[in-house]
Amino acid sequence: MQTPELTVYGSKVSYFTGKLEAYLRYKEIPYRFAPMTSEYFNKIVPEKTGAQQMPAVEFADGRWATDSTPLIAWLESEHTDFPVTPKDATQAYICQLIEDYADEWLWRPAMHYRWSYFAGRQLLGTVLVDELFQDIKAPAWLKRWQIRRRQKTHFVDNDGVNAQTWSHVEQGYLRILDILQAVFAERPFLFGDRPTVADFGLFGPMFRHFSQDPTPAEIMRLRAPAVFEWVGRMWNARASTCHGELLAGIPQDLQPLLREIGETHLTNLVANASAWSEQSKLYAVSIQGTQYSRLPVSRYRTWCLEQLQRQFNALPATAQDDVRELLQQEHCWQPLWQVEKPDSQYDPESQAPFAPGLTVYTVQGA
Ligand SMILES: N[C@@H](CCC(=O)N[C@@H](CS)C(=O)NCC(=O)O)C(=O)O
Repeated sequence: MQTPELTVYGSKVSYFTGKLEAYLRYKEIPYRFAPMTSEYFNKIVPEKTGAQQMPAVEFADGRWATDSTPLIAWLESEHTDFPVTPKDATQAYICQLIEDYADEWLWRPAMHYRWSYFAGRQLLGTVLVDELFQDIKAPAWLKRWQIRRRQKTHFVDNDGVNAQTWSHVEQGYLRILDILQAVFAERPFLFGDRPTVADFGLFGPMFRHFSQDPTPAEIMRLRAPAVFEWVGRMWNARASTCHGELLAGIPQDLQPLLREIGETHLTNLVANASAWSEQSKLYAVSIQGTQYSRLPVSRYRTWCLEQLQRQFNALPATAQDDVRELLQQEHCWQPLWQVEKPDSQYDPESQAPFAPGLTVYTVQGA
């Protein structure tokens, strides 16, 4: 076995840890997994990366990094065999857009299904405490109660899930299942015979949350068995044996996904970035006719919109024309540019994933 060049600190049930691990496994980059115990989560990782979040990565040369999106982008520049970013610039851009939607928009339904339902809350409270918080000296029942309360308060109640939005949050999960079921009934991965960065993005919520937490997993098994199968295929995929061709262009069956991204994720990024520019702490937004209120403004997500604009501007002119036409058709173009200059002021020197990290929301104390 090769010596690991990096250690991934995270959790066996974490969205973004699972995303990064699937990528490392596919690329056959040796790594060591280490549970992010409370000492790491509360002290070492914030000191080393500037952000209290997982995964955090420690390289053999002593450097630390965080944030799965720039981490994967950086690893791609170091490990150039079997790239997960398509060569075709139009496909590459659409992949980035899908990854961003998967990272940021599917976060709410993933947390909702995990912490709003009794079965998920009970199970995950136990799993997380047993995995990560053995080093806190307190009775296990108390630690479980605390983590359940923290997660539900911060990531469900304070993230706009309530009686008015509950059904819309769940409909978003059902819609993405239906879209992906149709795609994976036809081919193994989103763009063809090998995974791209869009697959790794969607794998985050689909693996550790939707396919494993009791309530959404039952829905997935019954409603979208091809998605369930894709989750296993992704975890098992290795670049040396799984490097087939991609289809040309943007497959037609991904267009409903783009439309969904325009109506949900991009609309939300616009409202968030506008509120950020007004220095508000909370904002409200109507998504597909459902009103969300008192959502926490995220500087990180202002940066996400900024990145999507930057990435578009960096495309070659012909790809810009193709992407523009596609995004216009699927109602993504207008929201992409509605905030002309999202000004997060995060990472101006493009140092990420080695820049001081930025959590999506700032939440203290596990
Ligand atoms: N943008 C980051 C997000 C990482 C993230 O939010 N991770 C979650 C767990 S999956 C976390 O650590 N949240 C902080 C908390 O629970 O306080 C990434 O892509 O890695």
